[in-house]
Amino acid sequence: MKNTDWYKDAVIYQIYPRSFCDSNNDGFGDIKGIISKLDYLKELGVNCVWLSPIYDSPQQDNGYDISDYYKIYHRFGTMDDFDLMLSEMHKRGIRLIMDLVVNHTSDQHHWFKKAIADPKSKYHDYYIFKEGRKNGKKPPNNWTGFFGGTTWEKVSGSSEYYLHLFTKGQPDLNWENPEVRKEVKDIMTFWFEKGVDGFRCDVITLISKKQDFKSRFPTLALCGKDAFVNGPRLHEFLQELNREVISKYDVMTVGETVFSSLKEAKKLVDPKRKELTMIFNFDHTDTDNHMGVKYLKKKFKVKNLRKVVRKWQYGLRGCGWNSLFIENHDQRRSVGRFGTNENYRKEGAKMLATLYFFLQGTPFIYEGQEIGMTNAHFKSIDEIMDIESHNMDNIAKSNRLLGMLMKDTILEVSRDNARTPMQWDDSEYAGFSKAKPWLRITPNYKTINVKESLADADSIFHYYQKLIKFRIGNEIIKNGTYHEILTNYKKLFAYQRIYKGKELVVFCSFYQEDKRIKGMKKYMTGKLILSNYEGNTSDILKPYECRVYYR
Ligand code: TEU
Repeated sequence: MKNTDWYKDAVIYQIYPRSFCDSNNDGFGDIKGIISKLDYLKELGVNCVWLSPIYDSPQQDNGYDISDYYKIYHRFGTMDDFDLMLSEMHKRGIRLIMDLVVNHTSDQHHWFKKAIADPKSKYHDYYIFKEGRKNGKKPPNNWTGFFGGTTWEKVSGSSEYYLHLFTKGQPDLNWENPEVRKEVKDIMTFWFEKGVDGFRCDVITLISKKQDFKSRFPTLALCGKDAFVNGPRLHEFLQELNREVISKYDVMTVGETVFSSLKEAKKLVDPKRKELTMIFNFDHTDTDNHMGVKYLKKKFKVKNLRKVVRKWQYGLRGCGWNSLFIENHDQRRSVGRFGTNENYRKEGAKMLATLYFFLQGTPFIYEGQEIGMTNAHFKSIDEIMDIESHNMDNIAKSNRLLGMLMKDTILEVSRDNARTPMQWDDSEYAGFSKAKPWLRITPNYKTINVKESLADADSIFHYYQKLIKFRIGNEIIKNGTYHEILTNYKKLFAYQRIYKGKELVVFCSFYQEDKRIKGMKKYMTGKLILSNYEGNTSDILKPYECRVYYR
């Protein structure tokens, strides 16, 4: 079947399965738990789900380390559970996109085990093995990975090392080998044949590596980046996947593209080039750090957010499609982030939601975002499970300078802030489970939970419900041009979307006090269709107020 552009009207809800809902009370979310909440998602109004990995895995990186692409991890359930979930979703008009993690596998995958057991087996060439320097005493080069430290692990009893850009339990696949690409195409086909509607492609811009494997000029983080990000055969590989598999189904793909420039992104998503449907860029989540390194915090400024939104809204217009998101399982929560303040939780959450929902692209909502879940406020590294945070903590402890730079930051930016169990109600363990969960619940679950949100007509949940309803099928949001207005205000983000003589005008205040906006009145003609403060129709915006006019 030909690809259609259903994705342009999709609102996608990301589920992080181990933290969503636990049906068998072992403290760990599962597929049956997800099935039990599909009516909730239907009520919210989303029409697509992205499911973080549920495949068999030793779970060193919570499933982003896959040991069998054709099997469900036992704590999530069985393939029958999966089939039931998919059909129950489709019954409700909800599509499903899965996570495709094929830059690397787990070191427990049978390919890797065979590669290690017998260097002469064909599986040895499925991965990237290189001779170490100094007779195997030193790694093949000085590259450093995403979770800190060298990207090479020595094979015991050999002078060889293998490449891993993430943890050593995640060896990188050798995409130069056509048999590896064939395996990936088979995996994709298997899931598409089941009826899955697309893939979110994990770190897809890392799959092609420069083949020199030489040391680079030493840098603090990600030394060797030029060799493994946006490598020389990236586009060729993606076109091959598209031509041979993706184009045969009515599906979408969204590539997770760390460090993708606009120029690179245009190549990835230009429909004529037949690669990916859209990508996640991280320019906006990097507005509060230096050089894309979240541990190097920087003061957030609205003008910097405006700048990156402008860049992507104009940049992809007419030649590709944007993805829109403010949270995911790797990012800390947006409440209290991006210039907002936890004391104005509801106002801030609704304002940020409005800001990104009216842009051109496909919006994603991360579980819990729709009820304004907050960061976990960890007190110590012992409360955290994430391997990335622990690796960083070890690095910080071993290096005084880094230790000082990263002081307190690890707890604050840990990915586990987004991974605490979903807060369904105010019962013990927040209705997520009846047993102690794998990661502690955020203490505010007694007041911040789904039950409360459903009962409160003014809740963040009901606000999202309105946004989603308004958005799906709206031609101005889908096709309109983007224009910033009133840019002389430091803490105001205001824009118009215009299509066929009709327009939407969006005001988002980041001021923590009342603020008169001179020049606002002329945009306030027409109908006020949405706001987070009922009854305010003046040109004085209240703290974190947002308003949308249609004219
Ligand atoms: O993330 C890729 C990635 O670049 C992140 O690891 C990012 O550097 C980090 O989260 C910043 O804190 C993807 C997945 O989303 C992530 O969960 C996996 O750990 C990673 O790939 C490896 O598969």
